[in-house]
Amino acid sequence: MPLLEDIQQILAQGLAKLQDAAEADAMEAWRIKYLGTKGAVKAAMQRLKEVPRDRKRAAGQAANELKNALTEAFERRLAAISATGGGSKKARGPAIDVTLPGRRRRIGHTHIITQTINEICEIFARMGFAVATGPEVEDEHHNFGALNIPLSHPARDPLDNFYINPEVMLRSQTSTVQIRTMESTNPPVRIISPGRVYRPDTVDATHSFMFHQVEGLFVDEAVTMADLKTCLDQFCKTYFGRDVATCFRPSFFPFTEPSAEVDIEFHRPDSTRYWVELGGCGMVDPNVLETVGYDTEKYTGFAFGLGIERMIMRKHHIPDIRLLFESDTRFLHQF
Ligand code: FA5
Repeated sequence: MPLLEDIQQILAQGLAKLQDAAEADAMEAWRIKYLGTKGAVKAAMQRLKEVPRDRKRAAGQAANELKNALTEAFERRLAAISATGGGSKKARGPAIDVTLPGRRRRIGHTHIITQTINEICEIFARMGFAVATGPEVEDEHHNFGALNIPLSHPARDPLDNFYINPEVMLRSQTSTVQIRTMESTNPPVRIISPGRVYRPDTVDATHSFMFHQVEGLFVDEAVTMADLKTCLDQFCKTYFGRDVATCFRPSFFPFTEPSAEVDIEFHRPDSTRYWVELGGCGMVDPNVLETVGYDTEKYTGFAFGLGIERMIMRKHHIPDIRLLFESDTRFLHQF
């Protein structure tokens, strides 16, 4: 084929093929094929020596134009591809379909224990209770002494508590906040105090070594046991539902007299029923009121301390307390 025709064909074919090249590899292959040292342009240049003298000038010009046209087209194409990211190695792979719906990422949410604490605070707020707090690292005076628990009492046993030293410990009950609140407030007092407590109990389906209690304290003139029962009954009916069965069992706590334990009814999958202790309660012992300087002739009060995990287990049919602490998101996402 005469060189001029050949040049036109190389140009047309080269430009067409360049449009098909979309990735870095294809572009490089094209460059080698047309502009490389053994490429089509070079071959056309070499054929110039075969051209008769009188047509050499025109053929040389055509060959140069071919080289310039293909080089420019190649550079334009390269710039266009890299502007859209298509030429980079990173962008290789299947194209992204931007019309597909996005995948929602799972984000964290409040743990069921915190949700429950918030709910408990709301229910008691409607009954006029404010929220009080106290330290988890406590002295033995607030955990025992001020609560009328004598030095000889088995509840002080080092095997039943996490002592840091003989005077300092991780609190074993939220009743410490009763004392701290009364020390800093004059009656009337109406508070609840949710928080963590620590006991070296053997872990099983209903016991943990760290768990949450909510303490309640109401001190005023003429507060009675009937107020206590009404308050806890109302709370249980609001939190668990109106048909929940509760039971007040006579009991003993050094800081309340009389004292009771509140149990709630659980249902097994086979519909048999059993009772689980939800908490302790009673009328604040006058010795405790005296220790904080309250006038025991004028004021009486009730107090309670309920296990928060036990409430959650009852409400959400959770058979094992350990599920609440294992951070298994398949479990936690249910709430
Ligand atoms: C007390 O801690 C008293 N301070 C409660 C109290 C307060 C009585 C005010 C009177 C007046 P008790 O040791 O029974 O009581 O614990 C209260 C509740 O905490 C239990 O009924 C139970 O629901 C929960 N609880 C106790 N031990 C554990 C444990 N190891 N794991 C999970 N929950 C527990």
